[in-house]
Amino acid sequence: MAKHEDLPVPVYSNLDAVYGDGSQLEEAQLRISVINSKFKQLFGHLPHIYARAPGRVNLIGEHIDYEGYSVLPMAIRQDTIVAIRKRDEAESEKLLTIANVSDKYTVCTYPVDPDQEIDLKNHRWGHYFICGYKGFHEYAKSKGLDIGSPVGLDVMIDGTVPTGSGLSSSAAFVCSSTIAIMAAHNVNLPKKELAQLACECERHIGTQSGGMDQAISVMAKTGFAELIDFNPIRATDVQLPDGGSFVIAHSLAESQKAVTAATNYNNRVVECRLASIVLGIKLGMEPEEAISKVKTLSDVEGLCVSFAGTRGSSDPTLAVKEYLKEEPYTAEEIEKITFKSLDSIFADSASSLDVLKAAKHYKLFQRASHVYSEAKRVYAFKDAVSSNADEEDKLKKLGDLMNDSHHSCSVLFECSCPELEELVKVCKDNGALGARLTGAGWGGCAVALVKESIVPQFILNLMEQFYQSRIESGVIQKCDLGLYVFASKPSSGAAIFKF
Ligand code: NG1
Ligand code: MG
Repeated sequence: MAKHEDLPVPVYSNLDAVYGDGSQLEEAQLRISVINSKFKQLFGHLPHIYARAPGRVNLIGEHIDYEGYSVLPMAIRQDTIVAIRKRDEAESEKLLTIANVSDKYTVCTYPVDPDQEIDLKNHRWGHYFICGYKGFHEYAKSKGLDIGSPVGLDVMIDGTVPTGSGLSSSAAFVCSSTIAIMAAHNVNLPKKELAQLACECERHIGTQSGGMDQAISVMAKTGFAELIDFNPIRATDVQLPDGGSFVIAHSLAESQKAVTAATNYNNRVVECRLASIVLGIKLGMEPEEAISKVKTLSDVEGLCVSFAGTRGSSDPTLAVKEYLKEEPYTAEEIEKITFKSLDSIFADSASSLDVLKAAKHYKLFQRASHVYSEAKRVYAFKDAVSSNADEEDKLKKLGDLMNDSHHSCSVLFECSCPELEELVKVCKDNGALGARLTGAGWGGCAVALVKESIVPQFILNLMEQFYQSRIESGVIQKCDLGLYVFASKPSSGAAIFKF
C-alpha cells in the first residue's frame, strides 16, 4: 500500500468526506453556497474547483521546525476554502482577482506575471494567495511541467481560522491557495511534495518558516496528531490518549507575524543560525567551513553530543553551557569568533539583513538551550503517548512536558507575552494538566491539556476568569466567545472538491 504521504491530495465530489454528517456539514454547505453566490455576483460565473486546508494547533515542539527538528501538531476543524476559476485565453482581462466572503477584506488584484515581486513593505491580505501562485509557477518551471501561459484567475476565499492566533491561518490560506492553483492547472502532487512546496511558497511572505504548518495542513488525518519529521518531510500518526482533551484559548493579543518578522520570528531564526555557527567553531570547525556548512542547530548536534560524551552524557545542552555565554552577544563579539561580518554571513538573505539592522544583541545561549531541550520534549511526548503507563500517569506526563515547553518558550526563547502568561496561569489554576503557548507566540493562542470530564467546567472558568473582563471592556463580544475558546479533536487534512 502506498504511504499516506506519497498519495496525492484527495479529490471529493461531496463535502461529507471532510465535514462528516452533522452540524459541521451543514455549516460547510452554507459556506459553499455563500461562496458560490458571491462568486457569481462578482465574476458572473461559478467557480470550477475548490480546495480546503485546515489550521493546526501545535501540541509540542515550538520554534524548532526551522532548526530541522520534529514537531507534534494536529489539524483543527477550522479551515480556509479557496474557490477558483481559470479564465479562458480569450477572456480579455489578465488579472488575478482575489475576493473574500468577509467584507473585512477588500478585493485585491495582481498581475498574472508569476515573477512579480510581492510588495512586502505594503502588506495586503491577498499576498498570501500570491505566495501560492508564485511558488506553484516556480515549481512547475523547475520540473518542466507544461501549464500553459498565465491566464486570469477569479478567486473567492472563505476562512474560519482566527487570524494572528498561532493556529496557522496563514498556512491554511497558503496551502489551500497552492492546491487550488495546482488543481486549476490539472496537476496533483504527492502530499509530502506539496507540503514542501507550500512551505517554500509561504516564505515569499518574508518569514523564514520551518514547514510544520504546511506539513500538518496537507498531511493530517482525522483522529490523529502527527509527528512531523523534516528533511525529508514525513508524518507519523500519533493516537492521543482517550481521557484527555485539548482546549484552545485565545489570549486576544494578535500576533502579526508577517509585519513583526524582523524583530520576532526571523530574529530567532537568525539567532539560532549564529548560535549553531559559533558552536560549530568552538567545537573544532574552521570558521569558513562553519559559515558555509552549518545552517541549523541540528547540523551541529552531533558535535555537541560528542562533546557531552567526554563528560559521560549525551545531552547537547552541555556543549551550549560550556561554549556559549549567558550574556547577550554583540555583533562585534560574534564577528571576533567568525572572522567575518554578520552582514556578509547573511548577504544572500534580505529578510535576515533586516533582522541584523533591527537587533541590538543576540541571545545565543538561551535560544540554543531552548531548541535542544524542546527537541527532546517532542520525543518524550511521543514516547509517553505510546507507553504502557496507565491513562492518568500518561496524561500527567504529557501535561508536565507541555508546561516545561511553555517555560522554555517564555524564559529562554522569549516568544510569550503578558496576555499569554496570564492565560496559561488561569488554565493551570483551573486544573489543566499542562498549558502552553502554541504557534510562534508573541500573542495568539494557548493550548491546554484537560481531563475530558472537566472540559465544560474548565471552559466556563476561563470565560469567567479571563474573558469576562475583556468582554466588559469591549475587546470581544460575548456572542463570539466560541471562536476564542473551544475544545478540539484532531481533524482531517487538505482536500480538493469538484462538484
Ligand atoms: P504560526 O505563527 O502559528 O504560523 C510559526 C511557523 C512555524 C513554526 C512556529 C513556531 C510559519 C508559517 N509558521 O507558526 O513553522 O516555526 O511558528 O513553532 O512561519
Ligand atoms: Mg502563520
